[in-house]
Amino acid sequence: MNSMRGPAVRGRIEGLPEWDRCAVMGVVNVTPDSFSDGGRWFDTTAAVKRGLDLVSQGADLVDVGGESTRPGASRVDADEELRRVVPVVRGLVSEGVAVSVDTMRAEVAEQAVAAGALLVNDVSGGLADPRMIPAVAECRVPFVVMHWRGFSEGMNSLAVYEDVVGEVTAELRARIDAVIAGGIAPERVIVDPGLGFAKQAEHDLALVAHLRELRALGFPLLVAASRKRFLGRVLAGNGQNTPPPARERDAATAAVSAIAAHEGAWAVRVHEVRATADAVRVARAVEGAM
Ligand code: PMM
Repeated sequence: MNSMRGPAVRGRIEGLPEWDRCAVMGVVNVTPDSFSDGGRWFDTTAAVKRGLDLVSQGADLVDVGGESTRPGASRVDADEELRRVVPVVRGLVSEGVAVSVDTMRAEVAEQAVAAGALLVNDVSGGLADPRMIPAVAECRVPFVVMHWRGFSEGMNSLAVYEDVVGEVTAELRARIDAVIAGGIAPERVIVDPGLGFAKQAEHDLALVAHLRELRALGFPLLVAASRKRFLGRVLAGNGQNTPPPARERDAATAAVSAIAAHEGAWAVRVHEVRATADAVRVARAVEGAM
């Protein structure tokens, strides 16, 4: 078996179950304005039901978020984020679901972990809230360090790179060092290239083409391409036609999931689980036949 691939190098993450293939993280956005959920509003009951549906479709983990990070989005206040997220985490945990919380706020992370979340997924990699790293260190849960250059409101102007793969890798390395220096155990660190965050379509594609360099950082890798703009652009023939709406990008998302799984990603984060669940299982079967 190729030494860059396979379960042995996908990475054991302390505090999480282990899967013998790329895991599938299903997304539940408890927001009125998430770009990819098309502005649907989920109340607690509906959000929990959505999470359970994703599990029945093959999700291994459910990622619950209460703040939209689509380009241009403004921030929601902490109380509102808590009100959206914590009851949904509690509801899913009570049904036996492995839950991660998608938040940039330490307080939300702490309360979600107290409600049973197993993992903190911070798109800012600990940069947005100075309390985040010590809080996660104290909670002793895994932490997703995503590549991030700034809040959604201004991030498009930060999408400037000479060598996107080299710069993203170096910036991630610096964040990994910071979170470990801040007390988060290396066995609990997961990295993510942050597709679509301060990136143009060509940057996202280059990162997907070079997942192996990101894997070489030595940490489990999470890839979250689901329904993102770069896929819309690809499907529109590089801008020649109108991009299909987010909800019509799920087959394209599953294609990236297959690539990511083949390249040894630890997990993929997706809105529509069924096709990706199939994709990662096929990737695993192919890997087994190597
Ligand atoms: N993207 C979004 C939200 N959370 N988390 C991680 N780790 N990586 C991502 O790329 C990421 C994320 C934005 O997408 P959404 O609003 O459609 O969920």
